[in-house]
Amino acid sequence: MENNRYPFVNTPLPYAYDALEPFIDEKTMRLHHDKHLQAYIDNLNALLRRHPRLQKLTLEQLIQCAGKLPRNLGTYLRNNAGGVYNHRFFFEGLCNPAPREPSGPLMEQIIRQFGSLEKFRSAFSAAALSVFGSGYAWLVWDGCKLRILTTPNQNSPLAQGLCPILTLDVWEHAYYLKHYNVRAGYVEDWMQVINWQAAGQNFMRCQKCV
Ligand code: MN3
Repeated sequence: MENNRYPFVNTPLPYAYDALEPFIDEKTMRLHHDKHLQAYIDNLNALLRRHPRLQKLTLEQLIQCAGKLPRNLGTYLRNNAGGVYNHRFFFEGLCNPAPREPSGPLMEQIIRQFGSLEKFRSAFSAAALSVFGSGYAWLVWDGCKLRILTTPNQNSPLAQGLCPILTLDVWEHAYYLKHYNVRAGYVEDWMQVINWQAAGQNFMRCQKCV
């Protein structure tokens, strides 16, 4: 991830705002990147400006150390460093046209653990629909196996020592303009624009670093 230290800047999306149409609409992408992610970046920079000792840490390290800080500071750091990391990771995990399915070692591991890609999709979708309120669904590597899990708010699996492979932002701002309250329709659309190549690269990286 580029620009992973203070001062953080809102790096452009790796594709045009309308690139994910008709699955994810341009207006949602503009607001999501330019307003929502920008706010997390601004908040994180403002926090780090007041805490120079944290400025040398990477985004990942900030998330990992949030739990060790005094409660209010830790929560604010978790929310805003998580908001930057999770959004960047989510956006980088999308493309259009997308490969229809994963390939190589990630596909093999999915088949080994879930039985089929269809069963994986069902399990991931169920997890995404199970998030009460705002949060994310994730596919992570725990050092031994793949796991599907959810996190509330802007919490990140990095804080649990897990290695993210794929994520889906299920905050309402991610889909409300197109799908209103129907999260299932958004999850279906998202399945069409998963950057499986990026997920496969994340999987390989996770195998090395966990
Ligand atoms: Mn979001």
